[in-house]
Amino acid sequence: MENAEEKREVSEMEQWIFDNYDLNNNGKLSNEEAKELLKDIEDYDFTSEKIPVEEIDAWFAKWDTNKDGQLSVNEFFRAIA
Ligand SMILES: [Ca+2]
Ligand SMILES: [Ca+2]
Repeated sequence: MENAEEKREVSEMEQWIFDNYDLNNNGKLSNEEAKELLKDIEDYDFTSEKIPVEEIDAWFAKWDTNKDGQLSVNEFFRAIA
């Protein structure tokens, strides 16, 4: 098993995107912050269907590997990779 907090290289662009949605600047994405980001992705990608809130919650829980209720930058970019 890999370590839940295993680090991987995060590009400046990725960090910039992450920081943009880290609304309270605590270095983590809360469930609410992640929803804002996913909403913007949906608005941008007109072909995609709206994602039900329950699916976002399940997605969030799946990728919150250390179960602290927040997505770190590493957790987040593993999730959307
Ligand atoms: Ca935050
Ligand atoms: Ca986490």
